[in-house]
Amino acid sequence: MLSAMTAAATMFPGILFAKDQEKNLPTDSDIKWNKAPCRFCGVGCGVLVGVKEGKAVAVKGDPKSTVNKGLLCVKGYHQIMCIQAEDRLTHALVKKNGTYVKTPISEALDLVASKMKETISKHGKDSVAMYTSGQSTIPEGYVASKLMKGAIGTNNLDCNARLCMASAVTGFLTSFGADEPMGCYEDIDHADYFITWGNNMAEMHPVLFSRMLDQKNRRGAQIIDFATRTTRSSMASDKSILFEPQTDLAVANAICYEIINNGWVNKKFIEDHINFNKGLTNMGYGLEDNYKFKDKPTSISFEEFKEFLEDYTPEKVALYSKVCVRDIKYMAAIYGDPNNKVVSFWCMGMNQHTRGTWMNNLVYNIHLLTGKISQPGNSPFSLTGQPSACGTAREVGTFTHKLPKGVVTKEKYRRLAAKIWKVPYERIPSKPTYHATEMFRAVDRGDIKFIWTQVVNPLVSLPKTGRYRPGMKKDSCFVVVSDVFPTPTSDVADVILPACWHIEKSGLYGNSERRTQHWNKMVEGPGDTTPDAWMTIEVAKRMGYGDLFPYSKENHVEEIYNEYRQFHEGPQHGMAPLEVLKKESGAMWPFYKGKSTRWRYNAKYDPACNNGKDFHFYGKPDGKAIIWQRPYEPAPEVPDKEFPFWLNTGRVIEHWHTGSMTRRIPVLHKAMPNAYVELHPQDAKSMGITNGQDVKIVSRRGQCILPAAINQRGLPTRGQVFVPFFDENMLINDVTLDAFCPISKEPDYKKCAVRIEKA
Ligand SMILES: Nc1nc2c(c(=O)[nH]1)N[C@H]1C(S)=C(S)[C@@H](COP(=O)(O)OP(=O)(O)OC[C@H]3O[C@@H](n4cnc5c(=O)[nH]c(N)nc54)[C@H](O)[C@@H]3O)O[C@H]1N2
Ligand SMILES: Nc1nc2c(c(=O)[nH]1)N[C@H]1C(S)=C(S)[C@@H](COP(=O)(O)OP(=O)(O)OC[C@H]3O[C@@H](n4cnc5c(=O)[nH]c(N)nc54)[C@H](O)[C@@H]3O)O[C@H]1N2
Ligand code: SF4
Ligand SMILES: [Mo]
Repeated sequence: MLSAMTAAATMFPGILFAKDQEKNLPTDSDIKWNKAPCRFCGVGCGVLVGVKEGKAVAVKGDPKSTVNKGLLCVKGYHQIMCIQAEDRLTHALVKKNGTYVKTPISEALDLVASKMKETISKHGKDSVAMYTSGQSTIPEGYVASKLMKGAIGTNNLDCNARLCMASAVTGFLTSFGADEPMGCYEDIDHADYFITWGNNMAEMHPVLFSRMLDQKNRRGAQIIDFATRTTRSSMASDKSILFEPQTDLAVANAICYEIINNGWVNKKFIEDHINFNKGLTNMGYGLEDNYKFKDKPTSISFEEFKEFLEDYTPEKVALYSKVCVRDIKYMAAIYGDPNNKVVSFWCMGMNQHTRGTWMNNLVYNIHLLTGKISQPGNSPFSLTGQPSACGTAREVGTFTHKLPKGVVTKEKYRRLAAKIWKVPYERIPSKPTYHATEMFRAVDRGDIKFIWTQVVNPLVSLPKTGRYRPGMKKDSCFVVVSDVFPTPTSDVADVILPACWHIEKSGLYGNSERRTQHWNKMVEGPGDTTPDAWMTIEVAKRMGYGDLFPYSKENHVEEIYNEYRQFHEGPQHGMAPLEVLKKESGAMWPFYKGKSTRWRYNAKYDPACNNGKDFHFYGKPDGKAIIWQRPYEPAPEVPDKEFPFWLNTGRVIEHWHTGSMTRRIPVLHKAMPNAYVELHPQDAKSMGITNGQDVKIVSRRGQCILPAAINQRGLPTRGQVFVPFFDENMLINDVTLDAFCPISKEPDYKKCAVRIEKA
């Protein structure tokens, strides 16, 4: 593997290697190494943290982890360096007459609990809200859900995974009736082709990308990068195919057209395992407050599906997707050849899309038509962004519509939650309330009068912050922010709670491949810092719900996980016991009779298959997956005369999201000190803009000034600009649009119309 990794290292200076890293590690025998999943991305690499005299002094990749086999990326290696930042929040701060006053933590928690109680008694349960994270640990998400839904009795709980994985979830539910990927990372070792659908794995899932490069070098596996922008992933791929934003909908349909018209359909698989559906169209874009939509699926025949695809011949689609006919046929032929094993990977390009649920359905359509699913190397693989978007946001279910098992709208799941939580069944409300965007609209309108944010930085990360920042500042809402550092969100808080960071507490995360990983607390947090779960429990107790939160301070993580495991008992979603997780580098659910499951829905591997056939899509009542008829529809805001450019936003390898942690890690900050706007060289030339010059980006909602980057990290197509969102001094989300997918309610950060001016 090493030779391929060396190749990756030369190509991507961002990636360091365990071997190189080891040279710089202290060799001192007093160092104790502790295992944990990495704090950052959804790949979920195993790290070993070296602790000496109570301080974390070094990090290396865990060679025993099957995810990364000892390798880490730059963020992984340097993660612990942010804990020491000088401006670390070490004590609670309470705003008094406009200034923050250092306050003992217990007093601050008294205030949070009394404010929450008072707000509920004056304005009702639905006037208080919590907004949490796919970076919250499993126990943190669990107690937040138990407090809001089980104790208080409101569904006002949502999380940042709404901005990230919601379309993946609704994609899974509509196509298969059960969330999360059927495959696993081992698919990489078997695939002949990797097709990425608008994501940049070299920077965002770097260790998985290096595993792909390794397979390319060893076995000649091919990488096809299908994207709207040339990135480091495109540069390292065998072929890069660019498309016009939003037209991936049409290209996916054109691929299905080709598969059917060339006779590449896996007929037996379709007969045994597939139903065809269509849903409503022209759904709108959620731009108005209180927007509501509910899809109405109807059954169709294969012939009707085939007829629908007549609008998507490669010739017709080439006209507006700007993908040439030859390239559409090339992609279709890769999927169509029964001898090829194909993995499709995607992340935010497909999820942050006003038709994100549809886009997820469409890629599943391709894999289902050809039967390339749930087998080693044949895998439609929705990548997760955050370290526990799967484990916490999706599995514990910190969304307004979710419970630790199932949805609030179904009586059987409310009954199960009520039983395990030991609360009256009637207390858990059956109607979802606010998804993330609507939650902050409700704050702005004054409908939510108390909000507590944990492990998120919404005033940098929400779309159209130009509306939501003034909204959060209004006196009508009491704002509590739990973080490890001051941020633009804590700037508007009434109470700031100092949280313990990752290794200063014990926890569990769940990564992209259904792998649950546990770690033990390794070092003490400074000052009054407290684990988030414990702060939630302390507030719950102060509100009078102590009997529902009987956990001990020392052992609450284990006690909570053991309680939570009861929700998922059985062959479909069994979770590994703690003893296993403490010893191994994680286990993959369904964990059943002592074993992880690598490929779901395949009777050879999955203990839950019981229909006597080769595959069983047991998430659906009749055991069949669904191929969806989903058309191309345009984006809500497209470039015009006044705003002639597409704005696309995203990330870079060095920084994590809003930069609060990575900008406090000196090497990462130095490597990428500030945000920028990438322009196509010809667009820059025609406007007389040179590299490094300040440029103003203006949309109908706001503006942002950034230096121009021409031929730097990435290359947008003509008529498009790209801005990373990690820099709190250049808030690009003041410019973005809060349109979302009507089914998933996930905003589209990848497309809106802007004008470019010299600043
Ligand atoms: N270094 C680093 N790594 C991270 C993160 C981080 O902050 N920093 N964050 C993690 C998280 S939470 C996430 S969600 C992931 C995100 O991982 P990615 O999705 O890989 O990254 P982004 O930069 O958000 O998305 C950029 C891509 O969107 C595509 N795109 C734009 N418009 C369209 C379109 O219309 N259709 C399609 N299909 N694609 C389009 C472009 O091709 C572009 O390459 O990264 C995770 N990993
Ligand atoms: N323009 C644009 N905006 C985007 C996106 C995009 O592609 N473009 N992507 C969206 C996506 S996919 C995502 S996932 C979101 C991410 O958006 P956010 O989650 O809001 O961003 P983060 O920077 O990850 O914020 C996490 C915060 O938690 C703090 N923190 C770290 N550890 C702990 C802890 O243990 N306890 C507590 N209490 N706090 C902690 C960090 O300091 C940080 O301030 O951004 C979304 N916003
Ligand atoms: S690839 Fe992701 S999980 Fe692995 S070291 Fe990098 S940031 Fe951490
Ligand atoms: Mo994300």
